[in-house]
Amino acid sequence: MPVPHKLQEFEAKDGDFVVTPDVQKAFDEYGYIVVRGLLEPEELSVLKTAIEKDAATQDKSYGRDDGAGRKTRVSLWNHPGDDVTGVVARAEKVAGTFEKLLGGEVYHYHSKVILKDAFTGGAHIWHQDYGYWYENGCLMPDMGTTWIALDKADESNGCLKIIPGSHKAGRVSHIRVGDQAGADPERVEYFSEKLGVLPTVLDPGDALFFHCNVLHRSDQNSSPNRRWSYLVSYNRASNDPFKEHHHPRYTPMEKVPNSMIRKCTTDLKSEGKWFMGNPNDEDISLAGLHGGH
Ligand SMILES: O=C(O)CCC(=O)C(=O)O
Repeated sequence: MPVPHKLQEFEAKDGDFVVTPDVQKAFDEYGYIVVRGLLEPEELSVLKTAIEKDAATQDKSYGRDDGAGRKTRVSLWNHPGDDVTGVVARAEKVAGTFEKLLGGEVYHYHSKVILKDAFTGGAHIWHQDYGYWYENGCLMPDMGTTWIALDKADESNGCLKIIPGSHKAGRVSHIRVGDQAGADPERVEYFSEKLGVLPTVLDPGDALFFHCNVLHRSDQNSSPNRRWSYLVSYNRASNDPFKEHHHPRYTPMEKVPNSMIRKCTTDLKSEGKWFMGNPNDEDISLAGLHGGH
């Protein structure tokens, strides 16, 4: 029987989020926190409109095959830039929160938009992000991701599921499972029995901050409701990867006040962001096993 788990959820207040000792304790103990209302409605509206407009006009996404007949569209870039996606990625309540949770300066490792469309969106098998990032020359698991809901995400449309506390296991072996590389399924089975599986049900503007060793997955979206999300991954400055790879080595990141988010326009810019092509293409062999990580 899994240990009963109480969702570790906190609230943003007055457009900001403060990492209190209780927040830190939750993150250290379970490897994640949920922050309700991280983005205020006006901030979310700028971000979501910009992403929708961009997807409709200059879509840079590629389909990530889930090996079970479905695809999720992913658009991924390496440098934050200064449009609304970059400002959100560098905002105090996003980047600054991760600095506190990880205990030191962080830099932008990459951002991505995951477009899990109604009726067609693909699944993502159990994995740890560090299962891939280890291969990139990152020596320490001092890394994490902020997963921001653009649409409501729940079990019906393939919300993220995590195994709380699994980060304490350290890095689990990743092997090919079908068309994806994922965490050893036998271990995952034992972890889910022991620790339980938590669907992270989020409203638009809510965010999940999770450690790179937390086991997570998401199911296909067979519902009529789209599930789009914006993810920003960070690495500690002290964890500069020892080799060049398809994501940046330490690159100082200028944080910005939260108040800048609502001042952004809904135009996205691509200059300097280093968009990644389809990792399944032969010519992007470095990223081949990473499936958009
Ligand atoms: O948002 C999702 O559906 C899965 C994303 C994910 O697991 C990842 O990109 O590491």
